[in-house]
Amino acid sequence: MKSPMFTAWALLLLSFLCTCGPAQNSQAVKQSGDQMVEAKLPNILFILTDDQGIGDLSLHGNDSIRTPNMDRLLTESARFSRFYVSPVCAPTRASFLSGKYAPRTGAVYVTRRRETMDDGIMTIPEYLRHAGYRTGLFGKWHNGSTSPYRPEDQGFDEFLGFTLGHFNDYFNGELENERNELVPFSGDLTQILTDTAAAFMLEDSEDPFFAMLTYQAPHTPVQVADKYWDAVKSRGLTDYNTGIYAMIESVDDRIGQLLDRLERGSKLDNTIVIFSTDNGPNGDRYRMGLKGTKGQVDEGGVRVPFGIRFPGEHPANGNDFQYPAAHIDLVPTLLDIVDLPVPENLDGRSLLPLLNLDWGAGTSPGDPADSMLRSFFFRDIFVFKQGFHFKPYPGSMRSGPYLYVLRGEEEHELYALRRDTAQENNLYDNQLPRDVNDPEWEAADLMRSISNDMRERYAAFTATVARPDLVAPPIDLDAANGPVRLLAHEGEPLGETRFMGEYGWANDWFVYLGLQGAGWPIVTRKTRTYDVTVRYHLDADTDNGVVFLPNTGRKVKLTLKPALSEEIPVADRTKRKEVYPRRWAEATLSGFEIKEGNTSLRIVPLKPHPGLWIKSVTLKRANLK
Ligand SMILES: [Ca+2]
Repeated sequence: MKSPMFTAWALLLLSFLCTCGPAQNSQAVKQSGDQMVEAKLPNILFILTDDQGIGDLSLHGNDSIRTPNMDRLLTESARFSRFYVSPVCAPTRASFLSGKYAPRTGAVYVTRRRETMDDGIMTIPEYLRHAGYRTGLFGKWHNGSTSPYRPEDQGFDEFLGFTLGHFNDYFNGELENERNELVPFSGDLTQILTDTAAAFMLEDSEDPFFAMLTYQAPHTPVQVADKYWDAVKSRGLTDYNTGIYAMIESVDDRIGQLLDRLERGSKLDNTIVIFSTDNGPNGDRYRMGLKGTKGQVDEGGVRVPFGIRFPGEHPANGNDFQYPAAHIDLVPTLLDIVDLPVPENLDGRSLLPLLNLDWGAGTSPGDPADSMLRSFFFRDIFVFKQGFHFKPYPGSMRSGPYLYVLRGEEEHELYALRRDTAQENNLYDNQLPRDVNDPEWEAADLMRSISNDMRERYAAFTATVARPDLVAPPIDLDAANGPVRLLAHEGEPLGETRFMGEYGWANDWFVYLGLQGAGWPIVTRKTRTYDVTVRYHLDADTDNGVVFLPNTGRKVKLTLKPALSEEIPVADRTKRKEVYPRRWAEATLSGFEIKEGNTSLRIVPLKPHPGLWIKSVTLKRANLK
């Protein structure tokens, strides 16, 4: 039975369908007795945590963590217990935002601009703007740090957060906003993002909102206030796990605060709240027996919590849906909910038919509800793990109760997930009896057939999403609204030049700037002059410098005086893998010309010196204030 409240809500949507037009966000609905009732499209709050695995919830049987607010939110939501994302951050975010598998969006990896999502991709906030929504992103972006790839270029009216793969200090630093300005902050990042999101949502506005609150926690570095650390430290965990759980509990606490504030501000009763995480756990810890962690295509790397809680008495709330679903489904589901057309070129599908089904009525074989359910259960859901260059492996595909894994070029695996959630028994065809007289032959033959089908479907689909020639886009100097920051880790080290950390993760810098120097691919359609600021470190007795090799053919020298950068003290609970934040020396020059073209901005050292490090080169148009 549908509740009266739900019926009214459905009526409103139906009415919207009949009268819809762009930017229309409310409509009068005629009810019995000629009473006109003003009804609004629902607000949408999407909360996404970073590196929180499926086991990092007390709801999921983890006795070492307390997550009452996340548990409650998920329990009250339509939950999908087989919900899949990508193995790492940026591809998952691109899929949540676009409804497409990450390779199609360009956001295939996590650093060196391989996380950049194509600017032509339509995102949830871009779609929702057409229905009159105001849109805000608070926290991590990780789909491009320069225009036209930044949050404000991809549909967000407001933004406070960071565009790189991680922010390297939870308590101090410079956040970015929608004007591409650096905003100094000190305090607790988790609290600041919560407060900023709350202020945005509580604004006195007639327009519905779409707020995306993308916490960095519990991504490393392991930093958390004493209050949360102290609560976890007596549970007998390693320092790392103590810190990770404390960070999750700090988010849990803030989610509780946030929902309370929305309730007090009379916003919650018209707000859809969605909760999920972006990949498996960032460490080997409790994960409901699933195989794999962040970065892996197995269940533990990509199966995450997901819940969507409708306002009021929606019949889907409180149900646990066993049907496989994925990040790619969020866009079509939300478009369906607000009655915007769902584009045909999406990989995801709307979950609304499942959510709106009258489960009490039951289904019979052959009726429309039954075939709908079968189509949801037996759909193929793909997971790709891509590095700098495309390979179809490792990857995996779920279909019905089966999981196919392409581990290596010719390494195939098949698991029956219903009885083997831990992926311990590989059923792929070459593991099975081939003698027709073997009593196991019939079962083996079925597995062989499923193996072959899934292998072929995986290969065929992968060929349609693969972009083997994809390169990170050049940095567009024309699209910038303000200075363009050429960060070391977004450039290319040449020759002997290398990064402080091996891979050039977010926030890294060039050390040992060798003879070949380093370069950034850039594009501009207009010849301009710039003021250039270099952030550097020079541990030497005498002056050195960098020489710019712009496409004008005129070398430009910038003298760098000896100056040591300083490591900024941080409150890490455990030693980090990533680089530590530093305070850098700066040197500037004016009147630096770059001609129009698709080119590279190269810098080389005046004299190669192991003590010369480069953090960034900032280009500011000379005529900009
Ligand atoms: Ca992540």
